[in-house]
Amino acid sequence: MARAAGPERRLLAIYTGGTIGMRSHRGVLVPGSGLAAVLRTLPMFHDEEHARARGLPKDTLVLPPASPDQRILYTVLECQPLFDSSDMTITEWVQIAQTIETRYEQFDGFVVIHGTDTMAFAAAALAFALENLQKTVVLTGAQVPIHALWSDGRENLLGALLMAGQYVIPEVCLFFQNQLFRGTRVTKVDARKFAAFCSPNLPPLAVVGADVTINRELVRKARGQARLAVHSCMERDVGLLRLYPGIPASLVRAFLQPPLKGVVMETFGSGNGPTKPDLLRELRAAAARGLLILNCTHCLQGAVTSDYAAGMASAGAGIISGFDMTSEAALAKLSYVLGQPGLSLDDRKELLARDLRGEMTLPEADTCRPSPQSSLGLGVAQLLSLSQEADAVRDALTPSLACAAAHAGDLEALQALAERGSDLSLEDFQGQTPLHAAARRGHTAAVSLLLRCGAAVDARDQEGLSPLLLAVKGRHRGAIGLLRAAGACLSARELEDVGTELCRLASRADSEGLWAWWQAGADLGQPGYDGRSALLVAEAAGNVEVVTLLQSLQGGAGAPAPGPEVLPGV
Ligand code: ASN
Repeated sequence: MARAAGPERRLLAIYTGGTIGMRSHRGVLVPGSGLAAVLRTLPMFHDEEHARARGLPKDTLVLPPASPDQRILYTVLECQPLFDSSDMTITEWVQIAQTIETRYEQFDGFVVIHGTDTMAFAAAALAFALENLQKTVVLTGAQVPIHALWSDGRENLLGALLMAGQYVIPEVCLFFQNQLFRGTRVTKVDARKFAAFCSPNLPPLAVVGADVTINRELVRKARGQARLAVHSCMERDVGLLRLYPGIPASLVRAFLQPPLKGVVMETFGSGNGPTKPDLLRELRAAAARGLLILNCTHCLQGAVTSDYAAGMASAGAGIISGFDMTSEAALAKLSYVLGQPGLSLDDRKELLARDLRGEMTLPEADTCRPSPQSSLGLGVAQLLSLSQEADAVRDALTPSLACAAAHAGDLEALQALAERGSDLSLEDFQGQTPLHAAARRGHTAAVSLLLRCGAAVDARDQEGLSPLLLAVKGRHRGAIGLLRAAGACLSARELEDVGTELCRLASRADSEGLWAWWQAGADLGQPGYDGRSALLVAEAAGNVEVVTLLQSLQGGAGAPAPGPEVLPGV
């Protein structure tokens, strides 16, 4: 997190509707267009004199100076149609995420103006849809329309613009009544008061009074240079089931039927529910069909535990604990996890159990702290515990530690570095990236984690070698498959002498080596230095097994499809 630098900061304000811009029509409030025109008339939202002097285009508004050396410029993008947020769905939230993606380079930050009724759902959905944010996204709205005499809309919108304009808080946040909350932690708790939202299990990221207090230790760090990834494929067939005393098993059964793919089950207290065998049978049957069940508590504060016999964890059925997640965040997380293509049921359960966007507090033992058993883990733990002021030291040491962790296949250490926002693509003093180290050793899970963190797939070390070539040399098929799936290709230079290398492998009957080159995309027909191909060499040596392999890989009958090998569980 940093104070944003530069004389001008440009924001995009996406206006989706909500009370903030509503007008009274036949005695009821309906979404109102023309918010930008209203803002233009309010001096706190637009400095016309500066706009003229600066020659700003008509669609650009500029705030009065909040600090002597910086101006915040913003453009209001009014959605069509405008919604009361009761009508917003995952489709609209994905569209907002896509709008942010297409304008990402043009603007320094984003404000989403949204109705309050479903704003907590929206904030959570956007947080999961937008991965690797490097810029601030703030949702806000109002309980009373902005043009009313007594409205919270002016303060909320101005605060949201100032937060997104003046600070780099690379998260989806929600600003309301002088508090900036993490988007995955909020819930609406009051229909009338201006303090409509709370974040029951995480203090606000920032509080605005006469001064702005930022809770720096809570703000998530951007993941190095990882590019923004927008997950548009969010599953719609997810549901929310609130248990109540005496809930009939037949109702639960009806609710859990296909097409439902995942359900957030709101349980009592620390995650408890009725222990009636017929109810538990329904839950087990649904889970056995592959339905994902995420257990969240009714209670505003506290977490799901396994303290009670009535705990849903003891119902078996692999019900996943949502710890202290809000139902809004849990629903969005389910949507995101189920929308990820190509994952097994276990992969999805594993993702649900992890803290992905700061949405839940894992019990101490489960947090991604490296175990201090190994000296590497201890080093990483100590490094991460350094105060914010020691950022420079941490940044200097991170590349070497990350490479060492990748070399050792130490997922906990890598995960902990990633959680702290370390750039896992940086080179160590030998010019190798963590992905080189993991690929060289064939640590598939580490390769997979690094790729998910946005590691550069075609990075070159000092000798010009890519992680893919190192994986080929080690014959690490899992790593090769993952790298290929992520788009890695061998360079022309790496393929220069491949013919000779293939002949050498053929003469030694090294089927594994030949397979690795084929899997990495090399042409097995390339001739060696003497013009002979690997197949000719194998035939001359009378090695039937290698001949058969080469024939099949080079397109003979029953050849496996070239391309990435998908490994279970990575
Ligand atoms: N019904 C309104 C909405 O959510 C409530 C509000 O914005 N205060 O759009």
